[in-house]
Amino acid sequence: MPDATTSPNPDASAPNPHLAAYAARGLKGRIFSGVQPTGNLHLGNYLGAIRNFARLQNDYDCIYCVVDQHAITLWQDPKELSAQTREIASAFLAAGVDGSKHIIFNQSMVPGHAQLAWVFNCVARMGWMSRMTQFKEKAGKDRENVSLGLFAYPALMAADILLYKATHVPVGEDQKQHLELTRDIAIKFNNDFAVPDFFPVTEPLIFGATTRVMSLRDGTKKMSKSDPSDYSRINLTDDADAIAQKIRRAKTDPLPMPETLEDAEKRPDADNLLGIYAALADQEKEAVVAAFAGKQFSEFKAALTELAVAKLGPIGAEMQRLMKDPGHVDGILRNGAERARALAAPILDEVYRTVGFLKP
Ligand code: AQP
Repeated sequence: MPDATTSPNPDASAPNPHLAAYAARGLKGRIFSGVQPTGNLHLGNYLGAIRNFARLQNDYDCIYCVVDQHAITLWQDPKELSAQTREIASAFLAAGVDGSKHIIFNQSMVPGHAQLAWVFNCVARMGWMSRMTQFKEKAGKDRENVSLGLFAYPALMAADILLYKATHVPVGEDQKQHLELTRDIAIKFNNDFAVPDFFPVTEPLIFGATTRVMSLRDGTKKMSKSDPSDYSRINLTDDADAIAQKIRRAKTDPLPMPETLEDAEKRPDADNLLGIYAALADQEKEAVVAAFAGKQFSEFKAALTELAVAKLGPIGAEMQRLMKDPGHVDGILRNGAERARALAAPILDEVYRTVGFLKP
């Protein structure tokens, strides 16, 4: 029987045999990434994930998923879930993802995610899952009352990725631990069933001037969809007035703008706004610090508002346009799901054969 307690140690230096097939097509690998349709899609989701989705699409074979099965690990109003699913799909499209070249779909349309997740529930260890900080944060003091799905979430995430043998996953910094778990599950499955290299050891792609956008009300807390204060985040559908008001009210400190990067890093609220500016302007943070060193926050905030409105305005407007045409968005999701099912079927078949399940 396989070892039940230890997490295998991924060997990052080992060559990845899964990359060869992509290299032959001039690609660097296959990407899978997902966003939950839990409302209030924000600047953190955009800079940490969705903007990168579009930037990676010329170099990778991409699968972008609206992970509605993850969303219901916390209560979702069924009447809102479908609208929120279309909103996320619209954000992928508005950010520039080409839905005809790459796959955009929602998770529940491809049953293979749940089927593989069950196998992974039996591969992952309780000890590994108990160490997940996102579960601890979301469950808080209410651990006895949260859903079993919230605990098992990272095994479903591993299934999302490995159902397509994805080699790379673009995510924000907060998802790093879940990706390490995905690697552990892949390695343990390969070892337990003696199928070396069956699943790839997936690489995270975490890049950009800011990989963790913080709350506008508290520079030590992640910007998040579920923060009760709408002033803590810039939503992708906010109009110019809302963006301006939120940036004007963003928390700062009484000093003038930081003079150096080291000074900025000691002041979380200022550091966060500088990081947002750098990411939106596609500049190094150091250059932004130098440009505004010693100036008043009011001057910097006016420049940040102008930049944010210029960069986010067109995306928000395109999202609004797409959301008024649900038939079009649903067609893209259905077509993506059909292509995703075709990619997943032989991989799931192979998993079932490997595990010893009889075919129907
Ligand atoms: N603040 C952030 N900075 C950078 N990246 C972020 N992401 C989320 N928040 C930030 C990245 O967005 C992608 C989609 O995230 P998700 O839909 O899985 O939801 P989440 O991480 O749970 O997002 P929230 O906003 O924090 O939601 P709640 O409040 O429900 O927990 C991921 O790649 C994530 O890294």
